[in-house]
Amino acid sequence: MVWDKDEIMTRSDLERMQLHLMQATLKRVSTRVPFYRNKFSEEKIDYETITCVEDLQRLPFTTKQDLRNNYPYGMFAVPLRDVVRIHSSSGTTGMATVVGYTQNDINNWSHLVARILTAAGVGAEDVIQIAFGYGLFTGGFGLHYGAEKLGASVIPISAGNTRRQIQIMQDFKTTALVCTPSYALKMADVMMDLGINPNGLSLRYGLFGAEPWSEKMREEISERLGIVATDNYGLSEVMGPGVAGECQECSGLHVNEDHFLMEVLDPETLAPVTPGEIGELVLTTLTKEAFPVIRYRTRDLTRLLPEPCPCGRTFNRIQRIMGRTDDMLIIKGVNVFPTQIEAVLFDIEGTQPHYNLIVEREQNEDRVTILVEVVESIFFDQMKKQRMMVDMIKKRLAAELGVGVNVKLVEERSLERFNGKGNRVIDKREL
Ligand code: DLL
Repeated sequence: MVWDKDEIMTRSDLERMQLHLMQATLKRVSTRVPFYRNKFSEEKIDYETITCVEDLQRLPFTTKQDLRNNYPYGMFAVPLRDVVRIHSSSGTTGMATVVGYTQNDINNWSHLVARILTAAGVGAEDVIQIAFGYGLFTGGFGLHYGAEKLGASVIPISAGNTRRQIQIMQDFKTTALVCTPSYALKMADVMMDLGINPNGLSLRYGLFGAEPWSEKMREEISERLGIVATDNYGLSEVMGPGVAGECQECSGLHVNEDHFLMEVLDPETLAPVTPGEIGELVLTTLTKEAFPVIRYRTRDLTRLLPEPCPCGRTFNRIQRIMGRTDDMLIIKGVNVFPTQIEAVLFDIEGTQPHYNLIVEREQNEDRVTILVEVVESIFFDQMKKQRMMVDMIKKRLAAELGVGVNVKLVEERSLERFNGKGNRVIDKREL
């Protein structure tokens, strides 16, 4: 087992360190970022009176809208001359936000990504193929610098051109693949089309993140590619990849608590949930120089896994992200997450884990239709058998979701595949 020493510090040492770093961050933002200075003065908060980690709860939140209001550089805590890198969020849910890093920030970021790669089993002897987009998205460069820091051999191939990815994987003897889980699945499909047996490759590890995925999808990817598949999480507003990642126990993601303070809060009341209950993850950076954030509302839903991890790391774990509060569909009053649908489809023989979810509103009623890819033998089967399949899927989905949906079978490979983050929901409602 390889840890860095900070990952196994005692909780009391960690809390002491967190308090010290939190106080320094509060001083930094109060003196350097007008947004926080104004907010603290409006709410009559004197950062010097924050004397324990729990006092964090007195501080105001930061939202994506706050970052947008301060576009592009208003939230930076250093002059631009000290910024060595600028990234921007993917902007999938609206206008993009801009984030900056000092050289120290980049060093910490690389360190944390290297830590996550190590926890997932990857080391200096590995050949890591980074199939995340390189560019303003933090995935490519974030993983790249971390993998270099680890001393691994890095193939900066970026996303797309799947046949070439596979060719390189064969020729360069890639041992670890880094991309979104959607893209890993697409690679497995293309390998099958090309008649390539993944067991003949050198691939041993897959590190996947940047989008929600289910346990069933992990099983499918692990089986089809013959790898240990781990989950890693992050977001550009807080740093990028490297905020949290799974160890080889594959049961929850350790949060890098020496750099980030986490809270899990009820998204409605914003009060802490009971440890172990599902809530919104809220993060405060402890070491960021250029772009510190206080109580950033990630909109990601998860729960704290309070039991200690058998791996020995003392950093708390969170369960895989179920989805974002803004991805959550409210259908006939019931909360539905796309990952729930994915998990059901993975379990049904003859369906493919590829689907589209279309939401419409007719006469003030929500109507959901799920387009499900099925294997050729079913798609071209008799009407009667197809109807039975539709009924069965409907029943299984209704049991899982608690609400009825329509199901339509579509031909294999007819729905869009993704090289980066997948988007399977088409919401046609004008709300
Ligand atoms: O996706 C950073 C990243 C890159 C993480 C590569 C891991 C690997 P953004 O583009 O800002 O940054 O998107 C952040 O993606 O708030 C989550 O909703 C979602 N997300 C990221 N990782 C996971 C994950 C990167 N492992 C947003 N599981 C976050 C579920 C994830 N959702």
